[in-house]
Amino acid sequence: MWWTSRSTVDVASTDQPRGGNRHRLATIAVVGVLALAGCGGSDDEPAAATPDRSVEVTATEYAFAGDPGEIIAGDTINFVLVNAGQVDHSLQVLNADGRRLGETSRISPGGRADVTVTFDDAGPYRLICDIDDHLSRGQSAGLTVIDG
Ligand SMILES: [Cu+2]
Repeated sequence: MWWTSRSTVDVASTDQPRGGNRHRLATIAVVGVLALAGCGGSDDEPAAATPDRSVEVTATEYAFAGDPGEIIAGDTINFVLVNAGQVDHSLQVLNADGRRLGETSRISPGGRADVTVTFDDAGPYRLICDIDDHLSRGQSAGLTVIDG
């Protein structure tokens, strides 16, 4: 087995004065830890949890369509935005206070993008597109998160 023979080599190298292999392995381990920490993102946007499920949302001019099903407080949803329109669209998820919980990138017609959001609290939420005047043209949809 590959891992077994590899670790055998490591053990052998600890008995040698050079120890070059050992040092390099330690460096790789540190880099690996940093890469994992980097997944946490910035302080103001908490790390996206593993989604409980996906919800496909279709964007057109100027509306969202889709069936979010029953979302319970604590659920983590991966919204997959499909642009079925003729112009660029995006998807933002806002809470009742208008705070943005997540957003997709701006996508071209025919494209798709996703965003993962955890709904900590029950209550009303909104999906909006904030490109140009799309929101004022009515591109928003309500979402109600229920108590678990
Ligand atoms: Cu739009």
